[in-house]
Amino acid sequence: SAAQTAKVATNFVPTKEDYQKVYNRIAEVIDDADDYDNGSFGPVVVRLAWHASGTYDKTTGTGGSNYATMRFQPESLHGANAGLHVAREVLEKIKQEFSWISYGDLWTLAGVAAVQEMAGPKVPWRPGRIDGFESHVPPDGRLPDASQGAPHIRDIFYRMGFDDQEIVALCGAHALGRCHTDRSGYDGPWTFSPTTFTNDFYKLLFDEKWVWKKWNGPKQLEDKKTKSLMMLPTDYVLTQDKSFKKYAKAYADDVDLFFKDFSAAYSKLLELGVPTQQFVASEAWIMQTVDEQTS
Ligand code: HIF
Repeated sequence: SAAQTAKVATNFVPTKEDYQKVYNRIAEVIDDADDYDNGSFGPVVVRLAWHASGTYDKTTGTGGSNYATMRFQPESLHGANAGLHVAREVLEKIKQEFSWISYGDLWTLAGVAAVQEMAGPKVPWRPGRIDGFESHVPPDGRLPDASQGAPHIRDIFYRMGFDDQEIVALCGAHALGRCHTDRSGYDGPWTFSPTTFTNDFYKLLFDEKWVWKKWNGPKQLEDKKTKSLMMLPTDYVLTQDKSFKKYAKAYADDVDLFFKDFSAAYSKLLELGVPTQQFVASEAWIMQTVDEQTS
């Protein structure tokens, strides 16, 4: 709009209220999904925020959410990112309205808004990411391979700077969304409520009997009872590895503990690769849900 252009021209410095407006638009846009999946872009947006951040390598300081490099090839074409153009396109509409926000801030704020609007925990977030260049694209292979076991999961997440407890806490996000045969090759949702953030991922892992699905696709598990839910090999490992299992059981038994630990780990994930001095605030903000603003 003319007003926004004028603001940019006068060196517009956005406040928390301006980011709250972006959050509110994200909440609208992810709900405006007609017959896409379960009527929500929330899960695929949570996956975009994670894949934009999870390329971080603490040893070299490369990758992470700072430069939003998934806008560029070859990262946009990396196999792990198949299908994420859907989320990027949905958010592009918002970038057009709020041209002052960086892509990295937009994508990570969208991850936060999606989690919160799908009834998840508050996730502390703050702006400061800047748009980078193609030269910042990290190499392929930094995101996890779902067909692998515990050593691979540890390799990938330790490289980002996470420990076992944080890994297991993050994994509860697979309560959301589903696998698509035309993206990853896997098929189906993890829970019966894929647009509501719950600890059902862990509960189902322990409460259901999981058997290998008989099909021509990649190795995945299905629940014996309904055959309508799935687990990836990397999900199932959380019940097999002794250290992972301890945390997974704790999160199955205590949803408050899960929400608290997920919030901390997801917030940390979304800040990977962003130099501290770039953040505009010394402490991350708690953005309000749409419900909180209207009641
Ligand atoms: Fe996922 N994940 N993820 N994931 N993920 C998929 C989908 C989602 C892994 C593999 C897959 C995390 C960790 C891991 C979400 C969020 C998070 C798919 C299916 C695969 C294969 C993609 C498709 O076909 O559309 C692996 C191997 C991980 C390491 C263990 C995070 C913790 C759980 C970090 C995380 O937040 C979300 C949300 C989806 C659903 C996307 C959708 O379109 O519905």
